[in-house]
Amino acid sequence: MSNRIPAGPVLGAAVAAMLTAGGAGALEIKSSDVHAMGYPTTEAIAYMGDLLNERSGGKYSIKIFHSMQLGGEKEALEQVQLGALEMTRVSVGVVGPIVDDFNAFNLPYVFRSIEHMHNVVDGEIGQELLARLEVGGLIGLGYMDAGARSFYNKIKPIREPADLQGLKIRVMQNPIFVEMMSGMGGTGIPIAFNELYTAMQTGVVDGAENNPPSYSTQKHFEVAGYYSLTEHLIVPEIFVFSKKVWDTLPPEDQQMIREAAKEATKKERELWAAMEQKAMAELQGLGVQINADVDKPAFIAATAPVREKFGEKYKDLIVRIEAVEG
Ligand code: GTR
Repeated sequence: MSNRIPAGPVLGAAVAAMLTAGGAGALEIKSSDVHAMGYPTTEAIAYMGDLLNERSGGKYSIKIFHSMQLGGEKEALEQVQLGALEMTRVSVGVVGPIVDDFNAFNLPYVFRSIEHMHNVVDGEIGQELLARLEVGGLIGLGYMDAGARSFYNKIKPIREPADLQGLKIRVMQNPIFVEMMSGMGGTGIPIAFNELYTAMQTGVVDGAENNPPSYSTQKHFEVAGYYSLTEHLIVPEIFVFSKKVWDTLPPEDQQMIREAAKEATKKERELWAAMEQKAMAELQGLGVQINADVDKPAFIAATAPVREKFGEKYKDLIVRIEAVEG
């Protein structure tokens, strides 16, 4: 009944927290994501924000601009490079044009399994590549899971590469994926994720490729009802911080952010495993035509020229990736 402000140590702590939160040196980290809240990536970044807030006594917090509020991933990366945005979570697929070496992860069937990808990104190679982002004005904080990507379209199931002939397939904004599509016999058209639903609806493209959770949460099945399990790409997600802003932070705070980032990766992987299962079950219930009858060896063979062409360029990296277990 009384709205008296509590006195004593409680008030002291609250005021101290408020002062720190609003005070000098406080930073609200703005972070973007194309996915909505509830998706493993956005939830993991929210978790990272909670950890930071708690551990820094309110000095750091994260505000998530989700659901493509800030547009596509290419633009988000540019904003982070400029320091206009502190952080973004994107697919490694769009990082290749910034630090070329990441394209070694963007080659079809370069990873033999999710476990193989984990061992690569969590090991020496993954960490080395994160460090190389600095030349592109980015601080690589970590990787997240995104499962395997498969084709979907509005016309037919895809069983073998010949089925892709004559189909226009949206790919992520990176020329390497256009080559991948040509190798498989289709036509790759780079389009931002935020423009994809309409592009399929209006027939600019016949389909696209992605993991089941993206296909499901973006409701792409409404306009492209055939999903075929080609699993041709295992491209991890990545989250990056603006080097411009990073360089203004005290080393102990940078360390705190790195630690929270590690925990965010762990959290996302747990959420991802559950989300992938849930998405597949939901899609089946929605009457999506899921085609598991895919001639994977034929797809692996059809994409060999792409791996060879780029393999030359990223030779050392690819030899090392192949040598990793999994
Ligand atoms: C999703 C990924 C997004 C985005 C999207 C796309 O799997 O989580 O970051 O890259 O694919 O295809 O553009």
